[in-house]
Formats: sequence, C-alpha cells, structure tokens
Amino acid sequence: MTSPPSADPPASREGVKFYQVGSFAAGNRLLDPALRTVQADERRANSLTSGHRACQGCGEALGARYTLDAVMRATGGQMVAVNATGCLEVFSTPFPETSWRVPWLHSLFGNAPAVATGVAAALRAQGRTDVRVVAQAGDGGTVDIGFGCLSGMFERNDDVLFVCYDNEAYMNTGVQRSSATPPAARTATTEAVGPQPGNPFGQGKNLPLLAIAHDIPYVATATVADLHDLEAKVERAMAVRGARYLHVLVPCPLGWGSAPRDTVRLARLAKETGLFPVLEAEHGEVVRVSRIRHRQPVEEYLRPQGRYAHLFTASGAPARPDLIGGLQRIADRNVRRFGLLDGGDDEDQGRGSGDRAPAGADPAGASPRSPTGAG
Ligand SMILES: Cc1ncc(C[n+]2csc(CCOP(=O)(O)OP(=O)(O)O)c2C)c(N)n1
Ligand code: SF4
Ligand SMILES: [Mg+2]
Repeated sequence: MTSPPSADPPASREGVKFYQVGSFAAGNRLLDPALRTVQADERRANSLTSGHRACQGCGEALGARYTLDAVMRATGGQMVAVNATGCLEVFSTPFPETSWRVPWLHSLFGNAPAVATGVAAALRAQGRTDVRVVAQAGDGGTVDIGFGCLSGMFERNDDVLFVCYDNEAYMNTGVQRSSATPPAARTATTEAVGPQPGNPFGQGKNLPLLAIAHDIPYVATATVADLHDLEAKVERAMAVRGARYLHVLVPCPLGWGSAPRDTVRLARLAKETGLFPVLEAEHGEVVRVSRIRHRQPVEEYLRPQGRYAHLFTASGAPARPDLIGGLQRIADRNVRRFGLLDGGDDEDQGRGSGDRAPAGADPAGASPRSPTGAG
C-alpha cells in the first residue's frame, strides 16, 4: 500500500479566499500545504483505485474515493472500512478482484453499523484506539434496512463515522424507490403513470435530521460538487470521537437518467436550488450551513434528469407545473428553515461554499423528511 498522506490536521481555512481550490489548479498551489486538498497530494492513499466497474460519471465512486482518502490522511492510514451491500461494494469487489487499497470488510445489506460497532469494540479490547472505523452504505442500506442498526449505533455513541452515499434509490438492484427517493421521481417501483406520477409526495425520511435528533457529536451533509468541503468535513468528523454521520449526495447517471458529464453539475444544482441543504451539526444543533451562491429554480435541476421527464414537454416546457411547484415549495422551505440565503457577501471561504453559522435553524422543529423530500 502507498504510504498515506500526512496525518497533520489542517489549520483553519478561514481568511483564505480562493474560488479555485481542491485541484492542482493555481488556487490550491497557493494554499498552505496543510490546507490543500488530499487529492492534490501525490501521497494520497488512492483508497478506491482504478479498475472498478462503476458506470461512467458515478457520483458514488467519486464521493467514496474522496471520503476514504480524507479519512486516511486524517488517521495517518490507521483505518478500517466496513461496507454494506450496494453499488459501491458490487462495482469495487467482483471476486476475485478488489479496487480497495485499505482494510475493507463487506457486511450484509442492513448491518454495516452493527458490524462497524463490533470492529470498534474489538479494536478497543485490543487497546488499538489509534485505529479508526468508518462504515459506508447507500441510501437504501442507511435510511431503510440499516436504520435500526444505525439508530442503535448513534444512541450508544459508538466510535464510528458512518457515511451514507445518497443516490436516492436502490441502484444496485435496478433503481427501486428508497425512503430517500424524492417526490415525483420515477423509479422502477414508482412509475410515471397516473394522476400523481412518480414517487408520492409526503413520504420519506430525512436522515441528517434524524441523526441530529440523536444528539451525536457530529452530523454533516455534503455533495460531490464541492469535494474540498467534503474533505474538510471528513477531517472534522475524524477529529472527534463517538458516533458521527456524513450524508453525501451522489448523482447516479443510470438511475437519474442523466448524462455522465452532468454528475457534478447536478450535485451543485441540488444545493443551489435549496433542494439539498449542505450543513453541519454538533450535539444536536446546526452550527454551519453552506450558503446558496447563485440560486436556481428547481426546473434547472429537474429538466436534465430522465427520472423527472414526465414533468416536462419534449421541448422542455413545464408539463406538470403543480408537481414542479410542489418541489419548488420543498426547496423554499429548506431555504427558510436553514437560512440558506442569509448573510454575507459572495466571497468564498477557501473551500468553495461560503460556510457560515445558520440563521435561526431549528432542527427540533423540522419534520422527518428526505433532504430533497416533501414536507
Ligand atoms: C437482506 C437483503 N435484501 C435485499 C438485498 C438486495 N440488495 C442488494 S443491494 C440493494 C440495494 C442497495 O441500494 P442502496 O443501499 O441505496 O445502494 P446503491 O446500490 O444505490 O448504491 C438490494 C436491494 C440484499 N443484498 N440483502
Ligand atoms: S448504477 Fe449509479 S451508483 Fe451504481 S455504479 Fe452506476 S452510476 Fe454508480
Ligand atoms: Mg442508493
């Protein structure tokens, strides 16, 4: 295995104002070495390396590589990963091959949190508190079949970082609906037929808010549109002990009916429309949100996706303004609830999002819905 990048925790990024960071680009080279993105470091772990069988443009592969490489840097390479069944596991480990270059265990579909708890307990019994445990799963493995184990892991405050790669359906088995599928989205089990085509409004779960309600030390959301922000959140998560939860929006070209080249653009639009709030919470309180920089109407996010094709005419005009309006109201409510447009100028804070403290965010008053779900 390649030696991992430095475990030195990066200092604060506040005060550094480059728009173009997180790559080999000029902005990154001008940063203090401790602040540079993991992927710009030639000593990065390449935890999920080339040769796997993910679709072109897979957001989950992108998110997992950045997340685990950031964990490797934060832990000095002392890390064990537990992986639920799902696309990430299937495309990375077709027997007898593997694309993982880290200690990696495949659990079942629903028990990754419990397996990770067991690994953490075994390490503690051996006195190996230097080795950290990360569990990862898709949205189905997290919000549906794995939720009981995950809630228990949160409630016991087990020393595990749990990462959900949310592509908003059961992609590995053919795009069935999950509790994280947004309203009006077509899946194999929510066909675009009838008076309310696609997934019904008013159902689903908002796992970040449910995690916050467990009062665990750290909860964050992120997207693959801002990978430097994702890395920074992984670093913050690994700086604390106890149960931590990271929910990453990862567009899926196959399931979303989108072009592979649009993966990052769609992740950005999910945030910029307000449909996917990007935030951090500590011990039950939202402490930072990523402000929307250039607000977009939800149509801009929906139109490029085949799963919403029934909402538009062939020329791209709205065919179902009632359903599009329903989705816009969800975005508007997220903006109000988390203060996504409030305060500050348009200056970046050195990691792409313009993070700041929330204005009047009140997770206790929020109802349990999917981040992109109805409410
Ligand atoms: C108990 C059980 N039920 C069903 C399955 C089949 N199965 C494997 S992966 C999967 C869906 C995974 O969806 P998600 O967790 O969202 O991950 P994704 O593939 O979308 O990344 C299902 C239903 C299984 N492996 N085990
Ligand atoms: S189906 Fe979606 S999540 Fe699965 S490998 Fe393809 S793009 Fe990635
Ligand atoms: Mg999924």
